[in-house]
Parts: sequence; structure tokens; C-alpha cells
Amino acid sequence: MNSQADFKPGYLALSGGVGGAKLALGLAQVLSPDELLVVCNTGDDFEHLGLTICPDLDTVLYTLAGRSNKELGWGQEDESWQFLAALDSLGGETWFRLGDRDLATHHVRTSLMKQGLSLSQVVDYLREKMGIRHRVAPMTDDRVRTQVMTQEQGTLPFQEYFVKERCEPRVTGFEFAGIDQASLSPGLKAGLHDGLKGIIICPSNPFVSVNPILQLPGLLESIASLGVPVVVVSNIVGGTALKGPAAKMMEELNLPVTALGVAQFYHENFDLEHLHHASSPQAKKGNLVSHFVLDSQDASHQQAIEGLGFAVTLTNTVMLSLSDRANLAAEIIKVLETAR
Ligand code: FO1
Repeated sequence: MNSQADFKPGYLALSGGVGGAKLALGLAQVLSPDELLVVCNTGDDFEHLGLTICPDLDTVLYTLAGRSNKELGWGQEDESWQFLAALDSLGGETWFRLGDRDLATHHVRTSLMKQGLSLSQVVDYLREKMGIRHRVAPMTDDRVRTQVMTQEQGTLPFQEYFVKERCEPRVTGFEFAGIDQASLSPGLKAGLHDGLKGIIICPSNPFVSVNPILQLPGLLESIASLGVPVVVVSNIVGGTALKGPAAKMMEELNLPVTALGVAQFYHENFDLEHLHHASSPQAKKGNLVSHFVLDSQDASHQQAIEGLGFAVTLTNTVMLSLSDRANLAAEIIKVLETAR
């Protein structure tokens, strides 16, 4: 198998945790392993109990391997909690729940990284051990850590905000510590090649799952100069987030909690007019995002989203079954194929 630095996929999917992983699984149903690269957010990563934890990467790996914990939305299925119970009895830190099976992943990752492997190499190792044929890469091998600015408690590291504080503090903004010095991972870099047919922004939280990826230095310029279609799948359906605190964050940041609010976020933050490097003949003008996939129940927002300049596709985006995932993925690939 060729290395991450040589792999040239037809499609790139940018993903956070649960919502992104569901679509990644759908894409893996309709695209062969040599056509797809799933790139994961690493802004949620953190060091805990001496271990390097990568929640979004692990959620995607466990989902593609068919062993994700569907009840919790993180960790592995058939999990046991002996370690956590023992830790608790010894007065250890248990606010972040590590299951026994999950713990093995963190242990292996941490020890391989201590031996000098990059995060990309570790992901490839875990992927092969889990029997996953489709490619997965972190957004970067460098350390980027999302910080959540809150009204009540100042700046909190992401997992403290998310798990320890249960997303209760009111959000005023986000910072991605380390992003200015971060490089694209070898997989992501190689994925941005002339033959790329499209980029899929999965239905993940725009602020803390997608934005850390898109803020990597040089990424927007590379996408713009390739001129490939970029499709966003709304993570807000019927005025609520498919999963997690996205709706609450939108409210606190004064965005309407609708798919239109999601479209407004991408419209306002990814205007390409100011990118001077986008000078190749097929360079995109306007916005990074060309297409928007909207759930059928949000049809009333279609016109307003088109008014922002996005080509809108209406379809079912709520992925309850495996066939929902594959159908949505097939629809997205159709959109990207006809866009070219
Ligand atoms: N989320 C929780 O709400 N509580 C937990 O105790 C927790 C533990 C955990 C362990 C490993 C892992 O990979 C993820 C875990 N998550 C937990 C989820 C994680 O905090 C979030 O899913 C992501 O960072 C947001 O995408």
C-alpha cells in the first residue's frame, strides 16, 4: 500500500466526530478505498492521564471498523469500565470516561508516538489493525488545541468545556492554539492534487470540528487554486443540532439556529475574494463552498441559502440506518460529479 504522502483520492471528506463519522461510513459504502480520504479534526485532542486522546479520529476509525459505541457516540461498543471504577476507588481523575477497550487505543497511540511515529503514521497503523480499508488522516501532525472562550469561566481547553463543564458556559468565541505553526498532514497535502473531484464537509460542528481544519495555514488557498467543488452538509436539521452543542453555540454567537445560520457561517467566513494566491485558471472565485446539502424538512430555507450563492440540494440528511448513510453519500457524489 502506498504511503499517505502518495495517496491521491478522488474525494476528500472533512470530518469531526459522530455526524462526520456517519457520513464517512456512507461514503465508504459508495466509494472504493482508492477514491476516498477522510480527514479528521484534531483540535479536540488532548493529553489526559499521560495518554494522547484523539476523539474525532477514534470515532471515525471505530465507526469505519463497525465497532463504535452507538449509545454514547464515542468509544467502542461492548465497552466495560473496570479501569475507570478502579481509578475512582483510588481517587483518580474520572471526569473523562475512558473505557477498557478504548484505553488500549490510547495506550498504543501514546507509546508509538513516544517511539517517534507521527500521528499520521499511528492512524495508519490503527486503521490497518482494525481492518479498515479506506484511508483516514489527521488534519495535521502538529499540535493544535481548541480553546473555548466563555462568558463565565474565561478560556477553557475544549474537553474541559465539553465534558467537565458539560457545555454549560456561554461561548463567546474559539481559538485554535498552535494553528499558525501547524502544517497540513502528509495525507491532506497529497489529497489536494489536480485530479481531486470534490471536497465534502461532513455534517459536523462548523465552529469546533470543521473550522480548525479549514484554518490550517495555506489550506483555503490550495483548495481555491484547485477549483474543486466543495459541498457542505448542514449539521442543523429542523432547527436542532444532529448531535452535540452546535445549536447552543449558534444561539450564543447570535446566529439563527437553522440550516440558514450554518450557510451564513460558511458564507461569512470563507469568502475567497481576499485570497491572492488563487490565481490558476480554474481558481474558484466567490466562496470556498459551492454547494449546500439541505435536509428536505428545511426546504423553506432553500431560497435564502441560494441567495448566498450556494447551489442547494434537498435530500434526507438524517442518517438513522446504514442505507440512509449510503443514500446521502451517493447523492453528494452525484452533486460533485455534475458540478465539475
Ligand atoms: N464525551 C463525554 O461527553 N464524556 C466523556 O466522558 C467522554 C469520554 C471520551 C473518551 C474517549 C473519546 O474518544 C471521546 C470521549 N468523549 C466523551 C467524547 C468527546 O469528548 C467528544 O466527542 C468530542 O471531542 C467532540 O467531538
